Amino acid sequence: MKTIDLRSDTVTKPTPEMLVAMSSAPLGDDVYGDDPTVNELEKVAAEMMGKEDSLFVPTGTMGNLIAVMAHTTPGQEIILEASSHIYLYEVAGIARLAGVQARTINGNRGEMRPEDIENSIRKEDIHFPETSLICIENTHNMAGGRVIPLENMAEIQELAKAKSIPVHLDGARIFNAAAYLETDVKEIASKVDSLMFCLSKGLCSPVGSMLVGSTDFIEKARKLRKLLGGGMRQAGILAACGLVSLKEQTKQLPKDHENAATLVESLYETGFFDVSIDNTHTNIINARLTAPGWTAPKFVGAMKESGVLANARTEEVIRFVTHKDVTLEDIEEAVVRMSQILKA
Ligand code: TLP
Repeated sequence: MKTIDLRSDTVTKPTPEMLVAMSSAPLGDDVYGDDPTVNELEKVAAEMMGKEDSLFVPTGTMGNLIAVMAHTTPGQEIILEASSHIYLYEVAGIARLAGVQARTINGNRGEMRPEDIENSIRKEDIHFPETSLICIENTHNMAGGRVIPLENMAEIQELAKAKSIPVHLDGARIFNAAAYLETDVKEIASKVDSLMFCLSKGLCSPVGSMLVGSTDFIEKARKLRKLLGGGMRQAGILAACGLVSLKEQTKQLPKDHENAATLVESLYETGFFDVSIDNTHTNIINARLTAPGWTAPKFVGAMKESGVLANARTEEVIRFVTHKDVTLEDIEEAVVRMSQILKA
């Protein structure tokens, strides 16, 4: 029985082209700045995002943490959405390692209202920390891969500029957002000062994320990466995959989105899930299980027995993620197996 893994797009295996690229990549010691393949990836990523420079980092978590550290000093405060990945899923690195305090805003499906941000920006007062960064997430993971509208990002940018506060984007899946909006990633990146995006999710690289921003920001970030133990040596074997991700794998994302839409329809038709096609913009689905007698964790356990993997978000909600390594046929098969369990 084939295992159908819908837990995350992080489970994607490198493509055959990546394996070839890895084996022939020119290499050097990247801490000395000598790895031609890493240098090439950093150049290409910066150009694609329309920014001055970029930095190859091992993970999205490290990229976000470095961004927060580069934009702030310990004791300051940063504004971020209450269900953002940085706040919920990065082991409180911003508190523990960057030494900043999080000021969260309850968004509407991940989208923060500029007026709420404005009300949260600290005034000068002997009691207050300084607000030194605003973070946005697009696509928004907890909001089921929702794309935050460019208009909202532009409003936040305008406010932040007026207050001289930088904006960082957790753009782990920025290429999914661009595919949904049918726009260039540059358009999204133009709304922020810095951004992180992942090569290792839907873009199928085995390892790696990019941190992108101004020359000064990346210079600081490079030293912070060393501080955090992320200075890698012949990292070109990984960067070679990243170049394939950027050249080839971005083309896969519309297919992943189509497959997610099919999965939503099929889950809806079973009558056991509350899901909405309108809420499914990209490759992440939040499906509320309504079948009597089941909780999401219990059902995820039963699914595993029948070779279908997904994650329970809460007692009721299951997250399904589509990606290159699940085909349309796999999705149909997964729904058949799920229905069998629920009808038994
Ligand atoms: N997300 C992973 C898990 O950590 C939940 C996933 O399977 O979705 N920003 C966003 C929006 C993310 O979704 C993730 C990873 C990260 C940052 C962190 O990236 P990594 O895993 O490379 O540290």
